[in-house]
Amino acid sequence: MTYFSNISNIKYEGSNSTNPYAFKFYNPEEKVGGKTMEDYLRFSVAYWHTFTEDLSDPFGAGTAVRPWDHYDGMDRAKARVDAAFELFEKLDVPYFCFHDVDIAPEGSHLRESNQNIDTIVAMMKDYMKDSKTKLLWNTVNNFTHPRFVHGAGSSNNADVFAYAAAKVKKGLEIGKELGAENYVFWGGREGYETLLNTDMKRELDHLSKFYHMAVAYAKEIGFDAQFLIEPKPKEPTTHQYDFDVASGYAFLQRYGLQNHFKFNIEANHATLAGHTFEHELRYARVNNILGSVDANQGHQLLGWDTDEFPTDLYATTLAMYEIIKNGGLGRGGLNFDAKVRRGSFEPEDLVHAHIAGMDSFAVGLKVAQKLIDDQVLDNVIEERYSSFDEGIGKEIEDGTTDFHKLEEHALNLDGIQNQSGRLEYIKATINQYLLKAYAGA
Ligand code: XLS
Ligand code: NI
Ligand code: NI
Repeated sequence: MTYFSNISNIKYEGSNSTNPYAFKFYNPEEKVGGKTMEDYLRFSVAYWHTFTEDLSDPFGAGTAVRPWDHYDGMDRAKARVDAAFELFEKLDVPYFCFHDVDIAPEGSHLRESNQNIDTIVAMMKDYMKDSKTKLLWNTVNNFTHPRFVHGAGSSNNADVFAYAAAKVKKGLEIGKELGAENYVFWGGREGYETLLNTDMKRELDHLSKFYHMAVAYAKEIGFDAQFLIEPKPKEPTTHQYDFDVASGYAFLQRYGLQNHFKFNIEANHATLAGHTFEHELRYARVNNILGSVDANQGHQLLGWDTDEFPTDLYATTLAMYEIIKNGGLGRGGLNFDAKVRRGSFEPEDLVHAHIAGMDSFAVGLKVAQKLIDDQVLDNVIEERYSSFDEGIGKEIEDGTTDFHKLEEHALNLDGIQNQSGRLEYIKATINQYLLKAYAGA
């Protein structure tokens, strides 16, 4: 059974192609900055949005037409695996990602859920023997089921803590089985709705114990994936403990976990936290904790996680700028934690969406590399901080001055001269680079 039979393998045809089923900018073999695009971008399909999502919203039923959903239960789960590996091959993507409940239905008991998972994992493993597509990361869903109403690792209920731990234990086992490069923790309900009934200190202590035990178990079974925390400030809880990279990093350091985790940064979570995507990437990069990326985008007018496929070239350029400066993503990748809109309900929309996202990041990669090659922003920044290259500035950086000497310096100043930040010029220059990329130059 095939599910995308009217669509052949998607190839690169160049920016003049009018074929909707072709890449216009993503050319996997093309080298940018010494690496192939495929190696740099490490695209991943998100199983949940692409094969499980029905496109329902709080006001309306699902609209998605998915031929694999004609089945029920485990038959449907198996059909989704067939559909998934067909699409991976057609898109030629190197990676995919999933939660436990995306791939197999939960049973009436944990034991049955685990059996269902084992059946699907065996099927995936079989497909992966002949497929180039590998597992970028897996995770477990410790937020949808009503048992997680008060959280998982931060729940007030110790039985729920144990249940959540058992699910992560299984997640680590199947991650190892399928050779996952990373393992993700997104704290969907690790937060609170109100402080009036919350012991914040106790919840944070518990959460740290949860993570420490996960680290210990991965070590025990020899699963050497990079652990990743995916910050999000809110939704579904009012306040989530992994609010953003900075607060997540403070938590890790406070509890001695900082050497075991990096961050999976999601564009739409960054904006929900009141940051730009590139802010979160930059903060992680300069602290050497940039692990992987959930590559989507939010809607400018909506205040929630709309998880749209990335099409904003300005955003992909600035994101790739950080990723290139980071030396790439290492074991991480660009995972499309993105879904088609409710009105885009046909299977072929899934293909258009991935082409759009992959092409947008390919443009971002090329433009960012050019900006770096030409040292456009490096020159601006170097010049802007040049007062710290010599004299009193150098003494500050070298730690060879103190408040006495700084006061003396200040008292002897004959006025202070600042220089323009030149923001408009910088933005116009970036536009120029983007437009040159459109022109294929
Ligand atoms: C939800 C998150 C979730 C994680 C994985 O907002 O983005 O999908 O990526 O649990
Ligand atoms: Ni999200
Ligand atoms: Ni995500």
